[in-house]
Amino acid sequence: MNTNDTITAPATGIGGAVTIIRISGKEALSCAAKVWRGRTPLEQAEPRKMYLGKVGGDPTLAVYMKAPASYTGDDVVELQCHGGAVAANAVLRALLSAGCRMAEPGEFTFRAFVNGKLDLAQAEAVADLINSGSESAMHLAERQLAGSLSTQLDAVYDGINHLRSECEARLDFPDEELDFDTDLIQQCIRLKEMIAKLLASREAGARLRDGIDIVLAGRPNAGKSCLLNRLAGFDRAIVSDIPGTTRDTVEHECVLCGIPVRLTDTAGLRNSDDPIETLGIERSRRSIAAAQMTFWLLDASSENINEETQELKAGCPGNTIAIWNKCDLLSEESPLPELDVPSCRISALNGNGIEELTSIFKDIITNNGESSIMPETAVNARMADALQRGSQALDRASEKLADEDFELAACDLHDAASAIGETTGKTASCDLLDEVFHRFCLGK
Ligand SMILES: Nc1nc2c(ncn2[C@@H]2O[C@H](COP(=O)(O)OP(=O)(O)OP(=O)(O)O)[C@@H](O)[C@H]2O)c(=O)[nH]1
Ligand SMILES: [Mg+2]
Repeated sequence: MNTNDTITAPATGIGGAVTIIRISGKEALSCAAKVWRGRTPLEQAEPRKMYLGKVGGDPTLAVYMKAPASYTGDDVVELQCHGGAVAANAVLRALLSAGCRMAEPGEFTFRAFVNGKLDLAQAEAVADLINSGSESAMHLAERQLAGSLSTQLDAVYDGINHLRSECEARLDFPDEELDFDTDLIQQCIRLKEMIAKLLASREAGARLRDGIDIVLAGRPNAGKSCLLNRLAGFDRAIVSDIPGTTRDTVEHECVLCGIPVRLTDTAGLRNSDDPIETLGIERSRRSIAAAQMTFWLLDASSENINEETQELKAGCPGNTIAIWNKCDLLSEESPLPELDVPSCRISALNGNGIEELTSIFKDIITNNGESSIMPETAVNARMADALQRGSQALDRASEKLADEDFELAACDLHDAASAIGETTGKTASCDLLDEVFHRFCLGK
């Protein structure tokens, strides 16, 4: 991407009351001045002050952020015009005629990266912040944007480079008595431990960023759709006392214990002669196989409890919670069969027991408290791949160090640093940068 010209794009989505058009580059002020008229000419505008003027005949606010104290690090002007596509397009057309180029998705953040305002891990946090589906995912992105993850990644990168310089010093002054930091292998191990700790945060981060797929399964009439509606907080799916009500899968995204989840309500499992219901049941089985967790509903009021538990006992996927539903129809002490999976008693109808269900859910996904549900920082899949390659190169370096082959060890350490440097963009190739920034939306 060219970083010398002046770019523009709407920074807000369509449909709001106001649209903000962002302009960034050396000519931001002069391009904006060609289209915007106010009592103070824009060239004389004080930075970070709002000026009311017009673009065409329409009232438009203008604010100037002088380089380098702007989001991109370039001169930036933001114009606030009426919401809706018509007003925004008129301003954009005028800016394009005045010499701006339409920005690519992510190009403002790319400029911030090139100008050293953000590293790659922080730039990715900007995208995460926009896409976060829960408050906890948003806080994770905020911490990453503030640089908490970058600090840890940089510590590994710097540590590897320090180790490499120690190896190279041994090559340059082989016969001299230097005050070497002797245990190089030990340093390698420490760096690998730091990488392992970062890699361990990947799963918790993925949970917060991408959410968890939960399928609601069980026999017809167990109350799956009723529970979906209870968790969603509104009538998302049809509930009826006719067994076989749900045919197609019904999905709903919501947040449980601060974690974004995708709930899938399915057709009740039974042998059916109805071809449509049979197709629905096939879909249920596919959803169960694909989900990360199953909420298996059992009708606690059923006359044939054994029939309810048959399928569950025959074998259920990992991470299953057995949910005895309709417990409002039982007396409190009524015994229920023992099951091999965590279970709870609820009433989807009146909401009793839902807290116990969500607390079991929380325990399972945090491996009974072993991993943090709200990690301070967490690497993403791209970073995890680079960290893994870095760790493997450190393994190779350790072997060379054991043989006191400092030249080859330095080569492996160079590879390790280059892999780790990709995480924050210190060593990222153009292709990698393209890939990361194209995931952004227009105007960011
Ligand atoms: N008393 C009581 N009735 C419930 C409860 N949960 C669901 N029901 C009733 O049970 C019937 C079936 O509920 P659904 O949620 O449609 O059951 P389902 O598992 O989705 O059934 P299918 O879609 O046919 O597989 C409805 O009449 C619900 O009102 C509960 O906790 N207590
Ligand atoms: Mg249903």
